[in-house]
Amino acid sequence: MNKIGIHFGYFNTDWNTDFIRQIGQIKRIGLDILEVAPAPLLALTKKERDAIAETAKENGITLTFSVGLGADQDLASEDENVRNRGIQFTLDTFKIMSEMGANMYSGVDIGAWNQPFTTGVVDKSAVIQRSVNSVKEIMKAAGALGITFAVEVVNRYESSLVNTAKEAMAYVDMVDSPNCKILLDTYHMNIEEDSFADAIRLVGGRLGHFHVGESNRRPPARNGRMPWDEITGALKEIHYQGAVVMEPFIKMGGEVGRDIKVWRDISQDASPEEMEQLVKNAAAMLREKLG
Ligand SMILES: [Mn+2]
Repeated sequence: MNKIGIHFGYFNTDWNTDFIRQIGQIKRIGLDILEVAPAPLLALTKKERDAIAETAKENGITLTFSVGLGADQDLASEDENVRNRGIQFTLDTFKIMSEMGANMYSGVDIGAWNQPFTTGVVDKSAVIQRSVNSVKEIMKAAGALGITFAVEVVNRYESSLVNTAKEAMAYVDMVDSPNCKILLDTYHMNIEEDSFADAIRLVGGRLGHFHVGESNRRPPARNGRMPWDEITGALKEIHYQGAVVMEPFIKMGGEVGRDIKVWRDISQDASPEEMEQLVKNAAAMLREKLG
């Protein structure tokens, strides 16, 4: 049975949040996973993080980590200092994940998020190679700590490095580590892939994590535009046992609205109760189709 989860940003306008309250909330909604970001957790004390991990454990909630590396942490940067900062940030994150009992790390983790090339055509192979070299260093710690490092395939506006499942397969081949897997996300696939099912089949056993959302990042819905039967059918075909994490962002405002570029109320003025109901409906549909 695939565990079903949600990114914590759905319920927040800022990246900082009360994670303990949020664990209780997603438990009440009936989900299995809360996906969190490294930066707000790194800013807490170890004691505070331990309390969060303990609450998650008591409630049977798995914590997964998803990152969007900053421009000053770009693992593909020409500047060695910037690459080293990114490597150190990732290793610091692995350390707290290990302490908190978490083992899934993903997101825009091979280069800077929201920083596509601005110079037109470049020698992409050199950029990819710098990123791979950085990630190879990171994979030593991932192996030692039993952490899966999933490379998220994101659309062209958020990164220039890996926009399709095919590019991700070539990238992971270069990294050449059993702990290096791929994260596909329906929101990005909808923009870049010719076929949802073919992309999922191509990645096959290398699929480590899966993000779901509608084309405008509403929660998955029976009346949505995504071909959920095709998507879940392909996941079943490859015997995907991993997590399926919703990443809906539908409210304007704050750091989340700014970074995700939510410039209107996509929620159709949903109340907090209605926001939770949308997620409950999505989880019910996903469980039914994946079951
Ligand atoms: Mn995603």
